[in-house]
Amino acid sequence: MKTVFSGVQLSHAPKHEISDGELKPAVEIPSRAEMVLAAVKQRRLGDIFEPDDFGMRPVRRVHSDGYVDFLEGFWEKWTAAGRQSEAFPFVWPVRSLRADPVPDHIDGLLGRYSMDAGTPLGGHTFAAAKASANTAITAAKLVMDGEKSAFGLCRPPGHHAGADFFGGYCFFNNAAIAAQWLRDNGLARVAILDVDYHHGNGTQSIFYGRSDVLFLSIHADPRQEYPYFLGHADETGEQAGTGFTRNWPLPLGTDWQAYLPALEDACRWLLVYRPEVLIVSLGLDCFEKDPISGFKFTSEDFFDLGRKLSFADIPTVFLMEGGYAIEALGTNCVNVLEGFET
Ligand code: Q9C
Ligand code: ZN
Repeated sequence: MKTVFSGVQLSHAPKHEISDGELKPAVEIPSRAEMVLAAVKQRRLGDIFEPDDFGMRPVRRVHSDGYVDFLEGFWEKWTAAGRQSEAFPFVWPVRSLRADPVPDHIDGLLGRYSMDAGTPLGGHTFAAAKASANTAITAAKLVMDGEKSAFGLCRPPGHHAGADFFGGYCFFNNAAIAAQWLRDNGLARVAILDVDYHHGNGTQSIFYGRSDVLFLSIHADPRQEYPYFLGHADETGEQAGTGFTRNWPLPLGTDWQAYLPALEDACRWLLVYRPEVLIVSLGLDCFEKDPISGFKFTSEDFFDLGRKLSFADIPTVFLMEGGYAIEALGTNCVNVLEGFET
């Protein structure tokens, strides 16, 4: 399987995150990608390619102009306001407050275009997020051009980012951008299967009213786990998208055996929908030793996950999402990809 990755993706290097009432060392760090890249090389998964530059147009097909402009101009505004360290939002236009007019002040903009305070923005975040999106599109293009599968080593991840907000370590929604790019390049039906431990709230919200991109997500129950405010089983789409979103919230402590029925259910929906391309939002944070997660996958189980995903012979684009057990991340990721190929 071919891998796509750009070193520019490493330039987003957050120092801290706000978590448990403290400023803690960030977990979504460059070494995550380096570990996966090392495992891809060491286990000879296949050749590694730099992404093509698709420009900002495919990104703007998914994200609002206001949001993209905000991210692009953020660091200049932030430093012009006299700040030098990485930024965190702290005020949001929730419920009865107004999201519009969009504020001028950088602190207002940060809140207007975010969903949490756990996602630091730095001077290289925009460039890295853009490179990550290009990696996703390039992997999608490989599959559209005839590869059976491809791996986009995306980082920063994407599935918590919505049309006009960042959060959950995500800035541009790589899976959504790749899916939309495939639609814009002639495919009629694309499916996204999100196996990250956390619900893909950004991806779901982007496609919630649409039938041309099926969204399936298996994740920790949002009653117990981040992102808390989306991912319940009764969310199945709206209007033209009714029935084209499916969620499998699972309890904390779920192991591979308990996960499997949900995965098999999701696979049945894929067989019914018959997507021309499947995009897997590949989080590796279901791992038992993940520092911020509560599922119980072993490294071996990730082989089985990959094997299961090859069940219907659908051309498949793997895009990396979360996973924070740095030491095992490369092993677990390549286990999925090798499992798919066997
Ligand atoms: N105390 C992804 O996996 N908050 N994002 C964790 C822990 C955010 C995860 C707080 C988790 C976001 C792509
Ligand atoms: Zn996650």
